[in-house]
Parts: sequence; structure tokens; C-alpha cells
Amino acid sequence: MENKTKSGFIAMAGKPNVGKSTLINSLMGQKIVITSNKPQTTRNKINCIYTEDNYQMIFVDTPGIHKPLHKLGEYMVDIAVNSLNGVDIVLFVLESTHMPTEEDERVYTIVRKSKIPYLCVINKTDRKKEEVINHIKSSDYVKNEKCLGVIETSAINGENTEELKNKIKEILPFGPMYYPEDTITDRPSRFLISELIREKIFNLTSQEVPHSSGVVIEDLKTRENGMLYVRAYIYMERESQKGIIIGKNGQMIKEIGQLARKDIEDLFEMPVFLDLHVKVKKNWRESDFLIRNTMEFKNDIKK
Ligand SMILES: Nc1nc2c(ncn2[C@@H]2O[C@H](COP(=O)(O)OP(=O)(O)O)[C@@H](O)[C@H]2O)c(=O)[nH]1
Ligand SMILES: [Mg+2]
Repeated sequence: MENKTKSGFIAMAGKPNVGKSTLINSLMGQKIVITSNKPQTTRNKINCIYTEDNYQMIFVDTPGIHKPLHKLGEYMVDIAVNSLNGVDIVLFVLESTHMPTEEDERVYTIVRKSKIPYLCVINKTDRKKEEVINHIKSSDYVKNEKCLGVIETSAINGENTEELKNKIKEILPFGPMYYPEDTITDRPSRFLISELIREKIFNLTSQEVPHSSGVVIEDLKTRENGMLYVRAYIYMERESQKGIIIGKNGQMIKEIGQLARKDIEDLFEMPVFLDLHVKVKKNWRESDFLIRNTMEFKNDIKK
């Protein structure tokens, strides 16, 4: 039938740093999820929704399947496989810069056991090694009967991501539009904003500093002049870390604020006033304080 829509859930599977989040942003055509060259940047699950007239793709960054499964116990694998329940297509993401590692092999075990149709995505072709591509193309990853194709991409410059989207569209099942057409994520604005701020901390600081940071959006409202007002607190565990975030003469927090503001403006397509503060809260990661504050969004953007 002509007017049937196609839709489905597409899970990203790949070891840390292969470019899953960058790929999602490239497929979406805008930056929604945060990326960094440090592992474990993605703390929370987020669905990104891409809608066209006759189809809807829901990209799922499922943290369960990227966790390093230190001991490849059957139990751990089962949990990871279960986290793919209900997904229509898996994107098994590999890197073209080096031969597959043990970590890739673990992810493959999960993808294979799930028995869900998948596409092999060989990413980072801007730095590719031909022998790696050839190796992957002749491996079980591609020969498996559930593998519906292999594609080389560069998520960072968008090479072949349109083609990838077309391939996904081909294999997407017929189904309803799950979300309203203007929805781009299942997460509230507060979450997206706190993530963008957290990303700057990840990219500008090092060692334990990024992992010790948490961001809470204290206030979020549109003002009459059409500006989005954001008040955010960065929580750190120690005074010394607070000092690093503020930086010499406030340079660091200024930079975090400027970069975050730019991304928030791009995402919301409106001018943003970002009022950024740093606080120390010992062991916040062990309390449910921040979890509660960043996860419960009783009121999203207030007018
Ligand atoms: N050169 C290159 N770098 C990439 C590409 N895709 C992602 N990256 C970089 O790889 C790092 C990890 O990317 P990210 O999307 O956060 O990986 P994830 O952990 O799989 O979500 C970041 O520094 C990205 O900028 C690519 O196609 N080419
Ligand atoms: Mg990620």
C-alpha cells in the first residue's frame, strides 16, 4: 500500500569510542547527544528520533551493550542481549583505523546472540586502513546471515551517513509513527542542556575531574525578549576540582560557558543566557541527590 509508514528502533552497538554518538548526531543532522574521546561519556540512555513524511527512525544508544564485560560470563552476556529486546535493527559499529579487538569481539557476541538483523558500520574512514576494511569485509561479522550489509562511514564529516540512512530505511519494517513528528528525543530540555555542559567539562578537563562532575539545571525559562534563560550548577566532589573548573581568573568556566551556550543556541534555535555556577558537594555520586535532580523534570521550559 502506498501510504504505509515505516518505523523502528535502531540500536547502536560498539565498543567505547568507535563513534556511536557522533554517528547518531550525523544521522540526525544535528547535534543532540554528546561525544568525547574519553570512554564512559554516555551515562544515560537517550532515544533520538528522526522523522520524514513516510518513516520514523528511533536511534537508541543502549549503554548495556557497550559496557566492558570484564569476564564474559554467560549471565552478563544474557543481560546485554536482553537489553536489545524489541529493537528492529542493530548498527554494529567498528573502526577502520585498526583491526578488531577483543572488545569488538565481545560486542559481536552480543549482536550475534540477539539474532536481530544488523548492519556492519565501519567508521572513521577519514583515517582508514585498507587492510582493516578488507579484513572486516571477509570476516564472520559480515558473513553472518543476520548481517544485511556493510557500509563505510566517517561520522565526523558525514561521509556515507545519508547512504546509511537509506539502507536503514530499506530494511525498516512497516509500522506506526511512535512519536509526534517534531519530537527529536525522548529526553526533556533540561537533560539535553545539562549534557551539553557536561560535554564541555569532558573535553576541557582531564583525569578524574570530568567523572566527578554533575550538572543540574536549576532554572530554565523563556523570557519575553525571546531569550532562553538557563541557570545551571556544576557539582564537583572537592574544592580543588572546583578550582580547576573555575580556572585561572575564571578562564575555564568562561570557556565551558561559551561553548555550551553556542551548542544550546544551535539546538533550541534561540538566543541563550547561560548563568553557570560551580558548587562542591562531597560524594554526590553516592547520593541520589543529583540523579533525582537531573532525572525528574517536573517542569520543563517555563514560560
Ligand atoms: N577521525 C574520526 N573520528 C571520529 C569519527 N567518529 C567519531 N570520532 C571521534 O571518536 C571519539 C569518540 O566518539 P563518540 O561518538 O563519543 O564515541 P562513542 O563512545 O562510540 O559514542 C570522538 O573524539 C569523536 O570525535 C570519525 O568518523 N572519524
Ligand atoms: Mg557515546
